[in-house]
Amino acid sequence: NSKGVPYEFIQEDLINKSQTLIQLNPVYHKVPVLVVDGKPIPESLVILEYIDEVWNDKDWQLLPKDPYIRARIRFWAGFIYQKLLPNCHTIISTFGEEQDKVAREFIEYLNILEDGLKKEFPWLWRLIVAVCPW
Ligand SMILES: N[C@@H](CCC(=O)N[C@@H](CS)C(=O)NCC(=O)O)C(=O)O
Repeated sequence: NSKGVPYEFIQEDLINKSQTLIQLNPVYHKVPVLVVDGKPIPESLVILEYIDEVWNDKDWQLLPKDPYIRARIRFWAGFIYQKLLPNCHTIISTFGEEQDKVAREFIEYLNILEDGLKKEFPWLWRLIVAVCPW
């Protein structure tokens, strides 16, 4: 809640999904869904951009003004979503050889991300290293 906007958090049981979730996100049936004035907005990255656009009078903008930098940030956010996150889910739900294979792929993607961020957003990389010292 870095923008200081008040909100109510509603926990969802993902094993027994509620009818409310299915109605709010009829395409994917997944969380998160942001509901504003009764209108649902699913998908994390879409939600983040919506929040950034609507509450844009605050000092804390998630995306910078420069369209090229915005495009590059969207690129790396997409990389994390399309490459890293699916592997995280597979690593925790598989064993043995399959898990090793996905773990190796995961490390490869992490290296790509590290190289990309160090080159394009060195300040962001230093921040990540400072807050995630593993
Ligand atoms: N692309 C979606 C992915 C959301 C997602 O995977 N949500 C998980 C929880 S972290 C979920 O709802 N899982 C339930 C399911 O897959 O049935 C997003 O970025 O919001």
